[in-house]
Amino acid sequence: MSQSHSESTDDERESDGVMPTDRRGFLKLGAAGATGAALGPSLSTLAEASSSVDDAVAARTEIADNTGEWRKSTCQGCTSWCSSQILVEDGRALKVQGNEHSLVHGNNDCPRMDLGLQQVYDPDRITQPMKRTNSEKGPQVDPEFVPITWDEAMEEIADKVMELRENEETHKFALTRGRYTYLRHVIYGSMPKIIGSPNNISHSASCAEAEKFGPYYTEGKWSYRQYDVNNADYVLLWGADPIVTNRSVSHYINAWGDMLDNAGTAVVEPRLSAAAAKADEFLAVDPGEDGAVATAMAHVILTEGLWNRDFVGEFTDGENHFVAGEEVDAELFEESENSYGVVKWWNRELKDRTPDWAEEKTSIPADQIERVAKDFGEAGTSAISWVGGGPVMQVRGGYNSMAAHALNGLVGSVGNEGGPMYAPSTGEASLPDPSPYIDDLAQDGIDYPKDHGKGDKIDQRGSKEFPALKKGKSGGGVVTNNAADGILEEDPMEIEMLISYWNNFAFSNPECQRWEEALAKVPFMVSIETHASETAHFADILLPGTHHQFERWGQVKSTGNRRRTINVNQPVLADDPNDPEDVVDNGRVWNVKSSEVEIPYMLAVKLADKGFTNLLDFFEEEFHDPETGLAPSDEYDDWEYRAQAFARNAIKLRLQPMWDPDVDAPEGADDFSSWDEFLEAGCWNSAEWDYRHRWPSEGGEFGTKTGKFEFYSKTLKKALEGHADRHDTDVDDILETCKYQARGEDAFIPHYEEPYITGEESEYPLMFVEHKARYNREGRSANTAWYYEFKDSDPGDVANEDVARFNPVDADEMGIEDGDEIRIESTTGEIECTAKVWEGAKPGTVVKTYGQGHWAYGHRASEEFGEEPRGGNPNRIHPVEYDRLSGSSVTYGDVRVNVEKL
Ligand SMILES: Nc1nc2c(c(=O)[nH]1)N[C@H]1C(S)=C(S)[C@@H](COP(=O)(O)OP(=O)(O)OC[C@H]3O[C@@H](n4cnc5c(=O)[nH]c(N)nc54)[C@H](O)[C@@H]3O)O[C@H]1N2
Ligand SMILES: Nc1nc2c(c(=O)[nH]1)N[C@H]1C(S)=C(S)[C@@H](COP(=O)(O)OP(=O)(O)OC[C@H]3O[C@@H](n4cnc5c(=O)[nH]c(N)nc54)[C@H](O)[C@@H]3O)O[C@H]1N2
Ligand code: SF4
Ligand SMILES: [Mo]
Repeated sequence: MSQSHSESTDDERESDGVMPTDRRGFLKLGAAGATGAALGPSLSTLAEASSSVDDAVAARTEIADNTGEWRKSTCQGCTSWCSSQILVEDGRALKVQGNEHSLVHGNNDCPRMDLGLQQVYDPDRITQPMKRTNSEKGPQVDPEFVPITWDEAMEEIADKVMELRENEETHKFALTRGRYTYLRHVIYGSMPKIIGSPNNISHSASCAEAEKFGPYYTEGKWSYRQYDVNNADYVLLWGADPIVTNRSVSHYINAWGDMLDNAGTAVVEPRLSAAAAKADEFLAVDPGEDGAVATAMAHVILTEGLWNRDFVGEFTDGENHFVAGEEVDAELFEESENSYGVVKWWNRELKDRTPDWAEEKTSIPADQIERVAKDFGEAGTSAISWVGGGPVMQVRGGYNSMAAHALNGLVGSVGNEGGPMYAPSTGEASLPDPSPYIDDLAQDGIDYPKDHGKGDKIDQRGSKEFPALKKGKSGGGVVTNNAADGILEEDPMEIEMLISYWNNFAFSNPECQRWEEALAKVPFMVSIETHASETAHFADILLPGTHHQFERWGQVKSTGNRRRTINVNQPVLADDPNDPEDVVDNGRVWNVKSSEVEIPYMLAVKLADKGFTNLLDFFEEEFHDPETGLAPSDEYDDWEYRAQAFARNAIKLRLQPMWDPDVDAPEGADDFSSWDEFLEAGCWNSAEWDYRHRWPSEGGEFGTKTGKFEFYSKTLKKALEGHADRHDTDVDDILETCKYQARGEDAFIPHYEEPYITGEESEYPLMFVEHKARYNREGRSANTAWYYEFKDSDPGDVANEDVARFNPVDADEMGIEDGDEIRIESTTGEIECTAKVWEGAKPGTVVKTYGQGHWAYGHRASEEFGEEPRGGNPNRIHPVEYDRLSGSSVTYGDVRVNVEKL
């Protein structure tokens, strides 16, 4: 952790303010109340503490400065993907911190970065390839793994691929990926195609696709936003907690203190998050009801005349005709060249969305909704509506995403100073095209779903029930969780062989019990992971993956502070990462290989031995070192060194615009003259985001059908009609099939949809609310000691425990006390954990983190490895539900539970 972590002081500063708010007696708490702390320390104790902290930091810095060497890489502990530096001595990583060369976050990082050390040196890592010897598969069934060599492992995998090719059944191959670097093009983008399968399935729809849905169908960008917090006057957070989760945490964690001094903040959340504890306003929404808050805020912004005239337009007579309950004559409003359809939005949806109506839906006081909407509207072009996963990874959540994002359009903060914006362009190279290496047999396999079964791939994307309208295309996106049902139903094909890498779908997908069944059904499965996870438990061959931050090449990017950086992952434990021999012989803690590049290369070698050369031809002919011109096999005979040379060539090709002065890159802050110079810096900084450049009034264009910001989405209309045409039906039929309420034109505007919730209230009285733990490195830090030790850094959480938190009102009623062992049950399943009474939980809800409940993964992650979970995995109680328009899985506002004392 670097010195700039000032969160605890932030916490202490906010020790005032316990104010009752809503009619259900729910308290609005300052941070001290939230954490249950008594009064904060006095200023003089703080000053003393900080000088002793300074001394300690100085001593630590002194040691670090005189030890080892700092080498650059990237942390992928979460999707912030921060550029990092690692202190390495004698091949051992000692310390990690943010990379000062990054103009996104500089030397800052977040506390999770340090957990990388406990991951890479975890004694429970998979240390070498293994083979299953028990043919029976199931959650409680011991796979009876035995160690094998890389040669034996790749031989078996290649045999299976050859069998599919010989039987002309390559469509029965599937590949699943979770986290990745952009070298994924090799294993994920190319390998399945060359083998002959349409089935490359990503985790994106279990992550946050619905969040991109709103921005795409209003302003034509399928992407996460960044936020100009340094210049913002008001920040409205929807289930985003950027000092804990979300994206670019290292940047926001550092910028938050100043931002709180300068800007108003409001948080829409069903539980007291870290950001809510520090905010001016906490709108404690009933889970799943965000659409009501967003549409009511839009209503207030219009009725109060707070919309931005330059971005939206004005009434021809200068009067405000947006009056609650009344339609507006479209002729009266002259819309600006920047936006489209505000009057249709008002007439079809907003005119009746009063704060009083929203109070009924959300239990947030109408006057609070009104106050926040006004404050937001008054901040105008420097107001941010920041949409996280909480309000959108819900049933029907795509429309919430549109509604909450559209507030940025109303106030003209889109791409503006102090507003939400995207990443400036960067221009990494595309890796070589595999098309010339796809033979007829493979092409037949890829085309198989065209004439068989449901949808375009094993996840049934593009079928009538799963539009997954990424970027406007029917089946354009993934439906991650439905791949389990595709496998179980053998529709559109049976899956005979599965390679799973860097994911843990048997843990991370809602109603994960289905994945246990699906994985048990696949006759031949390969898992490439660092840990023996729940998913790995079903593997026939288990391959040990490298740790991304310390042991391999890769590239990702981070975005914030108006910039984007291109960040490199390096095998930093080797003295010379460019030397394949050094990396293979000295650069790994165990006998591990990178999933994305080395393993596909080694498989290609084995396939070529068996007579199928296309994959190896692709790698050898297209991936020459751009500096020396050498192919992997020109350098080495040994296949492990060749595989590593291939990995190095791939990363050099991908990033050539960044480091090669002879290859053009977009104008950026950096202009490196060599590969080594780039590696030394560890990241490439883009130019700054140019405010308002996408506005038509400034000569730009939004990526929508009209080229404008669409409050009535012609872009969504086209996409839905396209999907309906594909299934010879109309849009209303699609909406009904996909469980949406809107009909007709209403489907094309941001609007309120009532969430449907699984479980009858009489039997399951509490709403389940979950959030990611601060120390989750996605699903991957569960076997680290610090994960448990610091669990109490989340408001209301308890170190070394997995607690479910109850409001005192509910706890009293149920007779539940701190420390009680409890069972939480839904219609889908049940989990066990410990109770905690906490005012930060809304009455009627139970709040728990996502992250624990592993029955595998390591001796610390599980109570008894392979047998008994430690804590509870929420995915055992979430039912399988979707926001079908985006294909997203649902983990928020979806399920009622009951609670029993054990
Ligand atoms: N209920 C609930 N479910 C959720 C979420 C939630 O908040 N609540 N969050 C969702 C989100 S946002 C996401 S992104 C997904 C993530 O879910 P997944 O994509 O399934 O990924 P993880 O669970 O993080 O597990 C990754 C696996 O990769 C392996 N691994 C770790 N490091 C490396 C590495 O460097 N290389 C390789 N090859 N393998 C590695 C580990 O063995 C681990 O089992 O989960 C989703 N699921
Ligand atoms: N610490 C940490 N940070 C991470 C990750 C991690 O594992 N750990 N993972 C990274 C990944 S892969 C992703 S995709 C991002 C996701 O980051 P975000 O998109 O910001 O989403 P989540 O972290 O899933 O947060 C969900 C939030 O929504 C709240 N919530 C729950 N129900 C509702 C509801 O009905 N309405 C509203 N408004 N809010 C609700 C929860 O309390 C929680 O604060 O985070 C990244 N950052
Ligand atoms: S914010 Fe995420 S990527 Fe950045 S240092 Fe923390 S865990 Fe790593
Ligand atoms: Mo995610």
